[in-house]
Amino acid sequence: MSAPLKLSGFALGLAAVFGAAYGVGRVAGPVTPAAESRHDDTATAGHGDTDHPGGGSAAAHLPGGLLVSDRGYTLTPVAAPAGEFAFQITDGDGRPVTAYDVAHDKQMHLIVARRDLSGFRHVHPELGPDGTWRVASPLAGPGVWRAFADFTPTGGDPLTLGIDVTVPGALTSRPLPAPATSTTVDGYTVTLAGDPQPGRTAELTLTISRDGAPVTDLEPYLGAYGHLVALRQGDLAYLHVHPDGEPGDGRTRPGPAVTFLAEVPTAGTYRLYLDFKHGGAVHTAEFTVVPGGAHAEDVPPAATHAPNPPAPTGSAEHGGPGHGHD
Ligand SMILES: [Cu+2]
Repeated sequence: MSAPLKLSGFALGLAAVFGAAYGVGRVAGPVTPAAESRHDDTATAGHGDTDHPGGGSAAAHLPGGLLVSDRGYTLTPVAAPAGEFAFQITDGDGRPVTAYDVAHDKQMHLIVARRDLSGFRHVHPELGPDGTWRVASPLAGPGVWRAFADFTPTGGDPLTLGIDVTVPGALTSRPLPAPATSTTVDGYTVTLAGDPQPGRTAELTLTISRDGAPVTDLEPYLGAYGHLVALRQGDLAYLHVHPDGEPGDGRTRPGPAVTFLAEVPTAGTYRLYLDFKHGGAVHTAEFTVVPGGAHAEDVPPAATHAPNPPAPTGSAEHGGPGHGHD
């Protein structure tokens, strides 16, 4: 596992950190001999042996979502009717995996975003008896999309595999919005506090209000008051963070603030997607952040923050109808 090596320095019980996605409680610690041997067991028969962390391959140090095949498991799209998205996870023998552990209420979390970081969606496919996962297609419109399957095969470690999926049609690339510490979604205002630094753990606090009033009755969503996904601009490395604390632990309040412990692996530009549930619906607030960089209010955004300056005619608005949740 790559994450434990990076995360062992702050393996707090409730620390939820970038990189180790689901099941962080199991993996946020030094790699144990037991974990290594279990790993051997699951990968022995596979063609994924070259990715074995013990072999010192680059995969051992990668964030999630960059590989379509890792540790013997492969993300394989399946032909599906119009309007549906279907895929399988195959094992080292090419057989579809049918047994998964539940993590955060679900056996499978499917996250999609266009390569330009727009159109983020987080959905939960249904597993058929043949090992095919199916969901109403979250790919909202033409473009090159990255699809992330975030899951734990029974007997294996948490894993996030990623694949590009092209939806034909006229592509309009959208410039990444400038860094900001406040955004609005569905009538909510969400502010971001914290200063992530590459290679260090930082607190990120997101505070939610509506019509000027703090929201203090957030609803649990997948076992938490908030879920945070970050995608790195350029390669869409996938980083999944969970809050510091959970509903019912006696110390975590249902808003207005949700705090995360986060570590970004490198400098660069990241897009953060906060899912929170209120009023019976899931909402997504998005932020562009530049770890270690100046704050948005300090510097003209386009000059310093954006590796790819917005096209002169581009709209600054991001996302739009593509956003949503199941
Ligand atoms: Cu999910």
